[in-house]
Amino acid sequence: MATERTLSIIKPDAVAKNAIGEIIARFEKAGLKVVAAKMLHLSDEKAGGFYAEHKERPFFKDLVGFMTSGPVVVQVLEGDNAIAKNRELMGATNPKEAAPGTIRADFAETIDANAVHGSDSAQSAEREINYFFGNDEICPR
Ligand code: RTP
Ligand code: MG
Repeated sequence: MATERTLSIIKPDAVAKNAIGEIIARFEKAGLKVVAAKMLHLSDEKAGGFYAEHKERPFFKDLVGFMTSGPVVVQVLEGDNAIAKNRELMGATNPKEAAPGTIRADFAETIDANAVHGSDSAQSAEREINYFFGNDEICPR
């Protein structure tokens, strides 16, 4: 299996619930390692640029409003099949459709406030990691 890196964001709703530790524990228990992490309060510009692919979608304004509503924790996770593994741990975008035991099933309330983000492909992972971290902020382990 290939060692990969993926970008994870613990979104404002999960930070507000004091669930940072429980969510990171799920990554670690699944064999993913945190190789970079920081807490940020995103600006409109930073959140909008991050979700630029959704710019024309009807939910874009609400998405940016939500992502800037409080602090987030941004991490780079590393491990075998990290991109798919993280998406599996997260569960479906809409928590009502997320499989039992997934992060979104357990911590998210709505499709807008859905607890976590995870890169959806190798290409997004590379873009998203570089969007938040310089090379000197990533600590290979
Ligand atoms: P994310 O990017 O946050 O990890 O979520 P995702 O890949 O599972 O879903 P994506 O399609 O990339 O959508 C990004 C975020 O936009 C909100 N969304 N709302 N109302 C809607 O139909 C709708 N669709 C997407 C969600 O909050 C989703 O996380
Ligand atoms: Mg996405």
